[in-house]
Amino acid sequence: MRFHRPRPRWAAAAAAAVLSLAAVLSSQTGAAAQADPEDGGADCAVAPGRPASTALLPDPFTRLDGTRITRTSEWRCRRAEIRELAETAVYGQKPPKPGSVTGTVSRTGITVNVSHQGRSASFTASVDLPGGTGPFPAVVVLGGTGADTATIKSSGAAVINLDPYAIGREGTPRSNKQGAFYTLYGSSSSTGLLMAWSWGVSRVIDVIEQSGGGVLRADATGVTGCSRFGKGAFVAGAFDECVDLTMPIESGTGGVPAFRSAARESGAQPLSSAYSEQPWLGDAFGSYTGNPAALPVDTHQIVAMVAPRGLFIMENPHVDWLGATSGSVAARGGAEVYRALGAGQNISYWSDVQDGTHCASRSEWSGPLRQHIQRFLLGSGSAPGVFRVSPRESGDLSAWRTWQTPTLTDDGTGGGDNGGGDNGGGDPVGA
Ligand code: MCU
Repeated sequence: MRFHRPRPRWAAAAAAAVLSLAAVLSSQTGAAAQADPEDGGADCAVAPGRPASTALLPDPFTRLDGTRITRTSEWRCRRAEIRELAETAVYGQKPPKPGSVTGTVSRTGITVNVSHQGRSASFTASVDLPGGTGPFPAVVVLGGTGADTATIKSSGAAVINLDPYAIGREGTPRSNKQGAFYTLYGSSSSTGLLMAWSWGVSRVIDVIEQSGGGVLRADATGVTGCSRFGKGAFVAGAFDECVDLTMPIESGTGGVPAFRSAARESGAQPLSSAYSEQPWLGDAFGSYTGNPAALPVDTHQIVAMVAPRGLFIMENPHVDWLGATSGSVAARGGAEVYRALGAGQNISYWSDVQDGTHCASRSEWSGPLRQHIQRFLLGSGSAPGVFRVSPRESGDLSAWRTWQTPTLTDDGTGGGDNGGGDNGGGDPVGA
């Protein structure tokens, strides 16, 4: 079970909490409780109900029952509420690991075979190893374009090239979705492509784990992608806690940018366009495109779902359509949760780039990319925690919130250890 594999140091405390919870549950029921490595809050009872409509970003720290969390350990079940609302209103449900996942990992490729309730599908990914002897950490690159694979490899990580369209195709009507995910869960599934791709990334990690770790390490995985695949990388990292490093690039509306802000950002892709261009978002999102205030969550909370794991958000402020200002609003809002958990150094944002070409290869990002891979996948160096915001942007979190960030009592399960010592005091937003 992936749960038992070695985890980075900052995850150990959270894992211990799940373990002790599992022990309590099994002592109560007499059965071995199943911890879900993808979702440490899977056992949390999520109260029914929805937060009140708000034109500003919802408070990530206030539970559905109206109370605020006060301890780092309470983030786990608050996160479960956010996950539930995000699945219901934005992306569609991510089913748990299907009944059977098998496959192979070689030095050149990965095969994934999935079956569930009598339906089966397969997909493959190519593997490109760095120099040296393995086993290697790996970064799943969705869709191929825009990711700096040379720097990923020279930093010591393998590149797994995964074609998202094998898992969820574009160009289909919502009523007839296609690809491995929809073969298993039905072509009329209301789950959108981004979540289908995210599920595919999780199944690749399953196969790496089952392979025994001879070529690739299952305990050190990242995910990246640019543009529509940046949207996918963001969702993949948010909804699988086994992903140690999430790196969305120029993701645009449906990705990192806050929906409420993107809806008002001049030139940014409108919500209705992101909903209808492809079935990226879940079918339920259709009722919010004209009324984002009614959304029960916004993307700063999806950013927060990644906490305290490594997150490096890259934006391009030269193309209005990409909504970089709304990207920084979401990043700054989500960074408040990182900071409250004592993990402020684990989130970085960088939009100060020269070349305006969408998904260009950018020298500005190669240094921080290397540092993120070294810290979060190889366990060396320190977490960058850098917010390098382009002067072309005007993102201002204070215009988007009335809530304040609480000082949470650290009861040892916030997962804030970034391995670099002091990580709680700094304000990453101002860096
Ligand atoms: C930023 O991602 C998308 C964008 O949402 C679309 O409107 C546009 O057509 O394509 C972008 C993309 O994926 O470019 C490769």
